[in-house]
Amino acid sequence: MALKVYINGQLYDKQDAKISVYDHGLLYGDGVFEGIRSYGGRVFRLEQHLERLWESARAIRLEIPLTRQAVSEAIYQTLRANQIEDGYIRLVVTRGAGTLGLDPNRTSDPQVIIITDHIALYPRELYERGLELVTVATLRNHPAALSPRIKSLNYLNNILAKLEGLQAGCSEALMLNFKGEVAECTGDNIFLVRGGALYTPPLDAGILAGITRGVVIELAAEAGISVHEVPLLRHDVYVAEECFLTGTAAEIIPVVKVDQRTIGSGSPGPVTRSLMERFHQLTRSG
Ligand code: PXG
Repeated sequence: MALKVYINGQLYDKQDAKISVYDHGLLYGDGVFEGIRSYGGRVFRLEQHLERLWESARAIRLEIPLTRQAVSEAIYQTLRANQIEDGYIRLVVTRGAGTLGLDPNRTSDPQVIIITDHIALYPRELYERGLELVTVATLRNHPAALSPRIKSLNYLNNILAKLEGLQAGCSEALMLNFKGEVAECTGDNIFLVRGGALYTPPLDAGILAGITRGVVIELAAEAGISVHEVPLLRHDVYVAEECFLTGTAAEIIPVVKVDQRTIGSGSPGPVTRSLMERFHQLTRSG
């Protein structure tokens, strides 16, 4: 059975799920998206993902042609059509087809696309052994030029960083902001552990307000672990006892090496492992 993809109210077989080459989503990266997960047939933190999508759309003056309720139902409909319980959902809203030229006023019909599929970002063993990162020269977008809070279809900033990371043999890359502070990775937020407490860059470091980041902050509070959202430097990363990344696709993944420096003991630490366990409980058996 072919995988079904939702576009504007209809389900299409994967090979027939197509949009116009005049769509400004393709021509200019003019659109917004969300990466979401479902666990056991339930969409994880759906309200928060929809809230962020609507905020991203508002920021670029893109009117989503459906209500949140309708998008929510369309997601469940697409999951059911593909019989996916534990899956990955890519929700995309493009500006729609228009004339050549940037003017978004000369477009019509924003496309609402829902892909439901499976994703395994990193091999299982990396969750046990931990990841290696490298700091790359590509700075995270200056928040005054293009807010990293907008999850737009324009991911070149992150892709350039990802290319640099891969070039250096690392599957994730650490990006700094224009002040030289730690921002985030190309598709994940970053946390450090020091003295039993968590440290993570604040949103005004110019990062995406990650939903998994928010979940980890909640889980830490439940576990009695204090969380400090403070500007961090690379030095803070090098001297951290533990480090991990958070993201919808990656969930929580330990980091054991950054710029050739071993972090802590060189294997995933106890705070990281206990948060991974809590996250697993929340998503798999909650
Ligand atoms: N920073 C950036 C730049 C991201 O793109 C995150 C942090 C983590 O946010 P969430 O809300 O997911 O905790 C992201 C999210 C993919 C993929 O296909 C990427 C993301 C999410 C899901 C899938 O590579 N990035």
